[in-house]
Amino acid sequence: MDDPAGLLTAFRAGEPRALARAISRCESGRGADLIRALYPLTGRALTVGLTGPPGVGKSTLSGALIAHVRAQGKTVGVISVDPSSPFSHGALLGDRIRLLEHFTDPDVFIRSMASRGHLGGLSGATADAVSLMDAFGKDVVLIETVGVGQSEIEIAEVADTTLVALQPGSGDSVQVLKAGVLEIADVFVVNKSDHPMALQLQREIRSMMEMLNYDGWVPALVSTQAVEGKGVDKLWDAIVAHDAWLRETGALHAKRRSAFAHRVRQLALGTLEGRIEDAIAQLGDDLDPYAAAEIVLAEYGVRGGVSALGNVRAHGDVRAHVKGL
Ligand SMILES: Nc1nc2c(ncn2[C@@H]2O[C@H](COP(=O)(O)OP(=O)(O)OP(=O)(O)O)[C@@H](O)[C@H]2O)c(=O)[nH]1
Ligand SMILES: [Mg+2]
Repeated sequence: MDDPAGLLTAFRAGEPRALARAISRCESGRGADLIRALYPLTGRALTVGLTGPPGVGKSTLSGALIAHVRAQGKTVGVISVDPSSPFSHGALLGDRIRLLEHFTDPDVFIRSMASRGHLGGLSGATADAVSLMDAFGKDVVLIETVGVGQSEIEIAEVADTTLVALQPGSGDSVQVLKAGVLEIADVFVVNKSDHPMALQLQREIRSMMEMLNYDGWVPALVSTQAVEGKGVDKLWDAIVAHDAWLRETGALHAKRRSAFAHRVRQLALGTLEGRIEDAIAQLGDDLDPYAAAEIVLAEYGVRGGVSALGNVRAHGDVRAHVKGL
């Protein structure tokens, strides 16, 4: 399994260790050939993103969802994205404990990954891991991210269905809604429904939803008590309903196309950014910024005047190319 060909053979034979290794290769930036070989096998899994503020019960919900889905005989892959911040380590340990009962189930594959790609969101390796779990044959791939920034918005670019979990009695949840997360939710989950303020939060979410003009899918609102597994069946029904809607309306194709564009953009811009940094480091001190930018771009075959609007005029409009993908 140490050479790429052996790894692919083991992966195709369904060995969980090969899946783990393949993800590690992607994390260390050596996954391109693997993704290239396995990409044709992707597109079958139901991918579900789960985001929300720290402590709302995402991992508890994940555990309950895994149990629910496993009871139907489906296989599951879980990616728990670690925001790479000092306060996350305890949470990660907590995740491990909460998900412990599933660790011995060979049909549940759990992996935690660091976040933060070049551009501040989820790393490209997260999308690679989703592809790998999908290609491996997992029926459901669940991606958990803590809502502390760009990554919770980006989850909607990786997953077909995005769940936003909120908890009653915490200003946090309302802040999260204001920070643009409202728009990405396909399903709102009010967890900790045993809390006295749970109905209040539901009302708040409904009134915020009324301010948005949804054309198409109107987010479902589900309440759960994850520790007891209550409401998890309804949550799963909402996920399935959203998936059915995506398929029936053709929105799934558009969504996956947009996810693909996002991924390509990330790869292209991330690579370009790295190269540009290298070129900047080589510049002398006697240049004006416009001339310097032209020199940097010329290194990569992009010629013509640069403008502060971000477009490279004349030959090679990088942005238009990338946007048009
Ligand atoms: N009362 C109540 N507590 C819950 C419920 N669900 C989860 N909890 C508790 O909330 C705490 C946080 O749960 P986690 O599942 O770790 O939350 P999380 O969102 O994954 O947290 P981070 O990964 O740190 O962001 C734990 O102590 C859970 O036992 C619930 O439905 N009701
Ligand atoms: Mg967690």
